[in-house]
Amino acid sequence: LTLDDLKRIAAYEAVEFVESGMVVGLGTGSTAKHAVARIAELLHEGKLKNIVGIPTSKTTEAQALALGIPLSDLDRHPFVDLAIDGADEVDPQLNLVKGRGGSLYREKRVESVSRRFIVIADETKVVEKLGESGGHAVPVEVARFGWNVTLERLRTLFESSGCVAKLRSNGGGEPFLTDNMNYIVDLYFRNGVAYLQATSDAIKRQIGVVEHGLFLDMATTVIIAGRLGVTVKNN
Ligand code: DER
Repeated sequence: LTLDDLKRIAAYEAVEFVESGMVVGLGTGSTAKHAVARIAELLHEGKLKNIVGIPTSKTTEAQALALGIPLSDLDRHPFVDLAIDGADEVDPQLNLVKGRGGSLYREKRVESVSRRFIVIADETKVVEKLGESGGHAVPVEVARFGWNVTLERLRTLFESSGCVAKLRSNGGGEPFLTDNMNYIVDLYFRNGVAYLQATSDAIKRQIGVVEHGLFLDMATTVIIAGRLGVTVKNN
């Protein structure tokens, strides 16, 4: 079983919860793309009907359009029945780090208004403590205007906990731009994120912060596919 097989297995398991007539939040990333493909497949087989998809990124919107999934947006559908999305890290309390793909703002907007939010992941995403995996950061979407001031405030706020704040750049060395034309500051908490709620509140309070990648107490179900099988955890 390859890692991509595990992603697909978790995704297909989650799509079993999609019922005809639902408004479905379509996640972003290499795991969620399998869920989007599976929903399209079931629609074309007639096993699912009258689905409206709310994409969480331009990438997912393009994939869903190409596959013929009817799409809408949060303005027309302010409540979502079920959202399915991946995660970068999942802790034992089903708290998540998301946004390493840069889609955290739209994902959090859609998933925070979803009645059910099913997270799909392969076993490599399971951690004891968020942010501890060293190489991974907590992404923070920041407004471009004054971004350096916002970065410095975040750096000062967390430097005592050994955190390093870096502006994310794209392949060409330019600042990475999100779908919303904002920048991303990555917070590398080398010793893991302590006091999750307090950290989340402190980040949100900083002027210029648009959103961050700590998704606390949001997932209602987490489906983890591992080489030894699939585990489903409910909140
Ligand atoms: O960037 C994101 O928020 C993605 O959903 C990420 O959390 C999971 O992406 P992956 O399924 O490609 O690992």
